[in-house]
Amino acid sequence: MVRSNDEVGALLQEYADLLSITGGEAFKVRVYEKAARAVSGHHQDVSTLAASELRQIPNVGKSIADKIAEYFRSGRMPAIEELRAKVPAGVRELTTIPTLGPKKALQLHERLGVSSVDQLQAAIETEKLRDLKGFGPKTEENIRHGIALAQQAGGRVHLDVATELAEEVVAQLHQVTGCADCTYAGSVRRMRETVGDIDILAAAEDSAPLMEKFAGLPIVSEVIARGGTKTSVRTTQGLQVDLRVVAPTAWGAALQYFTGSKAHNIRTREIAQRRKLKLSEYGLFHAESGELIVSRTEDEVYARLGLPWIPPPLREDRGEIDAALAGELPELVTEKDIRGDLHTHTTLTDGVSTLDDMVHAAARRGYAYYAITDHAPNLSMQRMSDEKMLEQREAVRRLNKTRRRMRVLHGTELNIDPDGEVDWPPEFLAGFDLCIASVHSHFDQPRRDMTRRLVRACENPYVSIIGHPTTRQLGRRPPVDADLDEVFAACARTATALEINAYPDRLDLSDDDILRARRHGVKFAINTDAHATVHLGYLRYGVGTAQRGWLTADEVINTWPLRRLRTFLHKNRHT
Ligand code: DGT
Ligand code: CA
Ligand code: CA
Ligand code: ZN
Repeated sequence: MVRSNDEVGALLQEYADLLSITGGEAFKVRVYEKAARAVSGHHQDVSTLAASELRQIPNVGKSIADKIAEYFRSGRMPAIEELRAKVPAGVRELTTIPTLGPKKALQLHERLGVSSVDQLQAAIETEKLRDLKGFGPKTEENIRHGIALAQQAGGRVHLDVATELAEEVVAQLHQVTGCADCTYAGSVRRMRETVGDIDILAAAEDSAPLMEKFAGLPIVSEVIARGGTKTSVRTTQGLQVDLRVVAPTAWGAALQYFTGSKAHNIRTREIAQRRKLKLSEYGLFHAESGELIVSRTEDEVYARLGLPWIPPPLREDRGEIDAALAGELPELVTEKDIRGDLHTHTTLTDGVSTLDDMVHAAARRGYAYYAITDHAPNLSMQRMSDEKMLEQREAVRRLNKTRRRMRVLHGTELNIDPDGEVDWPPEFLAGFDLCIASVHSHFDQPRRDMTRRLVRACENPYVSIIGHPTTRQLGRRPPVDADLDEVFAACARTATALEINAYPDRLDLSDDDILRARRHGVKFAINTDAHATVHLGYLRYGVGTAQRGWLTADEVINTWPLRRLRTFLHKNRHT
């Protein structure tokens, strides 16, 4: 993703929120929201575009293009500053609660004088919301829930944000003379879904030039602590980044230690102790004599513990040590194994890139096949119709005539209704190469109903993949309540694959759920759910999550050759 695009996208979204708080017209709010999404998803770096070029971006008109150009000229967006000045800072803080919209936030501020999340929590506890018009018990419960979600997120950022930042820091430090090696460790290397802080490791004889460069990076807003072995900074986004510099001879031991997890490290240290050795970030030593045995590479460190090298996504003390000792580590699926993306959108529904652009971008990734799966009619805001879908199918057919190397599949993302039914009758569904079915409404159904709903969707002969199965959105929406073991068993029984949605806000299924599902013998599909060409690159986060769930390539249907994939997609249709 392009950082300046995200930056402007966030500003436009904030502008939309501020407009909404200050009573701006609803249509104007929507215009800015759409523009925010279009800019974030745009494939060119918007900071390099002139106002006239900015207007070529869908949903960006003259006034917004001018605001963006102004922002890159002067570093300011005066229209936003004007609105910010009209809204008390406390109200803006309240809108960080995912379930609290701008209007309600303003009401809470005006009527109860609440201007922070803590004050709001206190107001709920002393039952002050109960007397407010428009704030029923349901709203109160939603707000309570939103506060809990925000606190759980606790300043952690999504994996994509952390990874992109970590890669940028590593690239910068590599340029420093005397830098023998540099990489990121910690939860980013293990590809956890959220990251508390970023841990960078570098090897050099002299740490000073690296520390100097690090503390002076443009992303740094504050140096928290600076020393010869470790420097910690806070970025302009508020994220902490630690740099540790070690001697090149200690590289492997330090990398092993700072990659973690802590739980994994405790297990490796125990193994060392049993062998009368001592393992630390400086190396593997004889416990008694203190003599250094190995420290240069991770491989050597693991080998002297009697273990093969363990891929970082497995290092969570979830059985990887025993599996390694037994020689039974899984051969994990990699990004290279993926032959195509099976869940993507276009401008026909809520995507911001056209069919042609999406297909072109997919082909550039070297895919053997690629599915377009726009939304079905029951998601009424997308205004889908039979005609539009059939027209798109024709366009796909034409594309397949000109493209020899990549096969474009025509699919759809169906909506699973509260009873487990989906859009369109069987005759119409039969025309698709692929049907994904997802829950997009009624997230709060009781557990029994939600379980039955998902199981029924699996039993539909035309449904081959369940999209974002728990519907969670990290820090925003909890997973639905369902008996997942029953759903997973139904998937295995009906040969319905479970999606690992790679969109970094979702990562759904999660690593834990994948581990559970694979015990039922389920197959998976790692998809991006891309709404823009730039989202196709999110695949890596889905693959990382799959690796954390111990998946091999054979368990993932979109690593298969097209012929085998097609057989899987259609096997239920004629029985
Ligand atoms: P995070 O930052 O919360 O997303 O998670 P991590 O895993 O990056 O944790 P962090 O940044 O506190 O520490 C980085 C790594 O350093 C961690 O994965 C393992 C290692 N580490 C830190 N503290 C300890 C410790 O007290 N004992 C051991 N054995 N390892 C530690
Ligand atoms: Ca960390
Ligand atoms: Ca750290
Ligand atoms: Zn969806």
